[in-house]
Amino acid sequence: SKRVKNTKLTRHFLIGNEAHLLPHPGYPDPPPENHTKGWKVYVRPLPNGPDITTWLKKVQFKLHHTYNDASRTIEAPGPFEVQETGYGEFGVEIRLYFAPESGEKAVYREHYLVLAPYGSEEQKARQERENLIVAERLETVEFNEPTVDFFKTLTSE
Ligand code: SLL
Repeated sequence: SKRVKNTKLTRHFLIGNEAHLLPHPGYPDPPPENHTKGWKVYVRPLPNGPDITTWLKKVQFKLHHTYNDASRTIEAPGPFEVQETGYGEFGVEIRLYFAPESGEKAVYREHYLVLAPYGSEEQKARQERENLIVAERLETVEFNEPTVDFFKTLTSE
């Protein structure tokens, strides 16, 4: 389909994880054997940011092969997140699928799970006290010369 020339649209979102030492509310108690951590990996809009499900339609999270059904696919409206328990850190492979009218291929990202306290001694102490670890970063996708239909989707937010 027709494309909008000399135009690039950029969208921002977060990829990250949160983690807790088990037991923790919302996670199986007792946890599976050897599982010491509960975590959630996610693709989210920015806090108070615009809806991302207008343009992001599906997210595939590929977990470590030690998990049953390691490939987890979440369709819009989401939330685009996977909650699990486990014992170890690993890189989650993430594929982002866009609205069909975009004609865009899926985009790949990786997020390395952070399950242990990190940062300064003060930050680590707070993460331990709150039993909450958050590791996330701002991500960007760029749509260069989007199709006319996708341009409409993106700009009608
Ligand atoms: C390693 N980085 O090098 C680690 C691998 C394994 C993650 C982490 C439990 C999976 C399950 C789990 O935490 N796997 O029992 O379902 O060995």
